[in-house]
Amino acid sequence: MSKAIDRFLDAAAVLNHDVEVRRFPEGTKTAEDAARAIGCDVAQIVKSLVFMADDGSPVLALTSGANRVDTDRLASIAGARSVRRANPEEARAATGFAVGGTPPFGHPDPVRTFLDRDLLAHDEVWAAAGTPDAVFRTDPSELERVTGAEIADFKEGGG
Ligand code: 5CA
Repeated sequence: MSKAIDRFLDAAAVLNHDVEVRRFPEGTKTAEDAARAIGCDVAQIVKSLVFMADDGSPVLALTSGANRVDTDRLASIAGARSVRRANPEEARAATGFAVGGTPPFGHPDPVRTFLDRDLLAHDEVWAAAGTPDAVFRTDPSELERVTGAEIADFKEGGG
């Protein structure tokens, strides 16, 4: 295993989330890569996307792989004037993990987290488990529980 995956597994154990990490040598760095490797719909992939609010605080948007984040909507939901995509250094500082492997929970300090409502349509969803070749399966209600996320609508083009 890797140290990043071990940190993820430790966090899952603390939260009582029984997870099995699956690793794919071909890589699961993007939602498309992950869906191809797993053999699921890209909409079932949970992207863990870090944004920075204008006050400097990070915001985590757990976004369906089929969707893009509307930053104006995310800012409004987060009560910020604006949010912008974090750069890789900011994302790592906020979550403790590198982009492409960022898990939805297990961060050194809690990050304010929003969960894309579209993910609730699926019985099972898959998210990164610490590295760009590792994923785990969960379900939306368990994901909501362990992340403490607020369910929200922030996709581009959504109603
Ligand atoms: N392992 C998959 C899902 S299981 C995963 O982590 N997908 S992801 O969407 O959450 O992470 C990949 C994302 O990292 C890309 O969509 C992109 O938004 C972000 N990313 C990649 N490179 C950069 C970069 N240079 N700056 C900011 N974000 C980046």
